[in-house]
Amino acid sequence: MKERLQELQTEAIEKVEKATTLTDLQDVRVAYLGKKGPITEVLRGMGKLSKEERPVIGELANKVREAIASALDAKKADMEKAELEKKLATETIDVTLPGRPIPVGGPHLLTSIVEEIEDLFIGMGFEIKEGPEVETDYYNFEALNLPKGHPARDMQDSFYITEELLLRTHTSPVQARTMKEYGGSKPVRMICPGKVYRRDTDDATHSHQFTQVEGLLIDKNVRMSDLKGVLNRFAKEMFGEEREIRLRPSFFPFTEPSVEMDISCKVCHGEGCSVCKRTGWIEILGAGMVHPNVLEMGGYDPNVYSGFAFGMGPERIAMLKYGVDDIRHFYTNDVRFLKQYHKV
Ligand code: FA5
Repeated sequence: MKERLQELQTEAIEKVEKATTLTDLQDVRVAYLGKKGPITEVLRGMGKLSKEERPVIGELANKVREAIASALDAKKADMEKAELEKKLATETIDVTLPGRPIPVGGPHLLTSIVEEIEDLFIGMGFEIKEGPEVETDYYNFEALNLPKGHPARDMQDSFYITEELLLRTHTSPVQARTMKEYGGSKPVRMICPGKVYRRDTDDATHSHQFTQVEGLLIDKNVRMSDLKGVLNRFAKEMFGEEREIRLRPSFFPFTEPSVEMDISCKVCHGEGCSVCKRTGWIEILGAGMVHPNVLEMGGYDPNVYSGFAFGMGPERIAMLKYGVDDIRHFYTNDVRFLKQYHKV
């Protein structure tokens, strides 16, 4: 029986060595170590052996079984390693190849401009306020010294929802709301960015929906020169020292005196084009000293407090800064246009 076991070991190990595939190995495993294999058979016949022989043969049978099993495992590990190496050799990855770019979005040019304006005014100590786009007639007009029937209401053609509700035509109602909130005793220094709506006919510089940034500063002894200083600083920071600025006398019912600020046109460098309507200048904001009636309606004593206010159009500012020749580009959302202004 001893010889039979030795023979089986030699035979099995020879077959393991000759095996070329994992299936061959599995066949050897089943043939020699399986339930119906020769070793199991030898063990089954141990009942016929003498007491002395039984442990000797038992031990040998186990050794043979272990020897075959470890030969099988070693060969299997070798085969798997060789397989992996072959795979690695054929499937190498060239890490120097350029990757496929993932298209990345970015903020709309108007969003960036509004953020830039906010940063500039935050730097001058202003806080950011918000107000509703659906506004009452009272805040949009009356609290700004524009009672019902006032002819200056025609300056801003409006989208009315009811007799008393409309889409705000400017961000100035937030002036009145802020004064109310501050209760007539605290100084105010705020800007308010937001959407506004007018029944304007769309053209290169007009849109029926556009953006405004309102500004309001109220304190004791605020003068026109303070307004000029703030607007000048803003214009120089936004457009650069070389761009020209001019203030023109104007009229707004809520400011007295009132001005409009123009910036020299970047598209034509002052020579005249469709963007600046052949004048060489583009109006970007209206401003003035807060009218005493508005201060009073907001709860501030005009004998103690004075202030200035302004309302600017970020679309016009973006057009001037980047030489955009038509306001409608901001709203038609052609990605080829918008992409040019993504800061990565
Ligand atoms: C006003 O709306 C005043 N509320 C501004 C103001 C505030 C004056 C505080 C005094 C004190 P105006 O209608 O001029 O003013 O508009 C202000 C700015 O908004 C303009 O200078 C322009 O830059 C922009 N704007 C006006 N109408 C349009 C439009 N249809 N499309 C695009 N931008 C416009």
